[in-house]
Amino acid sequence: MKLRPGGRFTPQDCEAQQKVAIIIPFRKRDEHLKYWLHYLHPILQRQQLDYGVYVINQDGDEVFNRAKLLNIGYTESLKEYDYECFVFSDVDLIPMDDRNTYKCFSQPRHLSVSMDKFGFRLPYHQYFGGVSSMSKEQYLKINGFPNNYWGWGGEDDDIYNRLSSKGMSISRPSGEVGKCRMIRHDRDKQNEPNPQRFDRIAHTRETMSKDGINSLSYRVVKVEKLDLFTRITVDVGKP
Ligand code: UDH
Ligand code: NGS
Repeated sequence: MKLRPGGRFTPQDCEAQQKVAIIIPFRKRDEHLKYWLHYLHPILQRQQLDYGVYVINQDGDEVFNRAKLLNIGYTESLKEYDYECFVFSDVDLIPMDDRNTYKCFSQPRHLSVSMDKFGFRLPYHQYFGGVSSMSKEQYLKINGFPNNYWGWGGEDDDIYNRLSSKGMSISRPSGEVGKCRMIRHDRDKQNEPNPQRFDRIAHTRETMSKDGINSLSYRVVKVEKLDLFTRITVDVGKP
């Protein structure tokens, strides 16, 4: 199978159902990324997707901001191609079943429903972390993701609150199809639990119209077309 520069792939013997941008929030996890690329490219190609892989690399050593990096991935990938579906994936999650298709559905999709670290169960019903997908339309309906969750935790719950407040429900594969493994790791530097997260998720409905894709600001430091992925290094600012 033939990958094009920047980690782009289009099936040759059929027309793909969807154009999918895979967005990975990233900083200093090269070892995990190596595994992710090794396992995911063959799976995504067997799924016959027209896809591109975008690693959104937070520059500098300020506090990590996962959701803002995802907003940037959405924006930057659309500058390259007319993507209609966005899969947001942590760098350390590897699906175990090809039937867990990395595409979009009529409702926002949660794909990592059955992780080894949670005993192959959902940790709680509203859990929306790990790997998820949204069409352009679904993403815009919720004004994208919050930009002001600095450090670990809560941003995925905020996204869940956004979706449910707009009347959407979560689509999920079965527990069997949704099995995935997480590459074990310690907590990263500059990604400590965010003490403000509980207060923030209690107010999603009031804040979401002002904080999201309509208030996103950042600076692109570098765009690199590598063999297996596109690396976009960005300055996201600080809290
Ligand atoms: N990420 C990075 N670099 C960082 C922080 C986060 O690339 O410095 C990305 C990466 O894609 C990661 C995702 O953000 O998969 C989510 O962050 P996380 O893996 O830190 O979150 P998780 O909930 O782990 O998986 C939290 C720390 C758990 C420590 C457990 C110690 N046994
Ligand atoms: C919740 C966090 C989520 C997180 C989930 C799983 O408590 O952001 O745990 O975490 N929400 C809040 O803190 C408000 S995990 O077990 O993967 O470390 O995704």
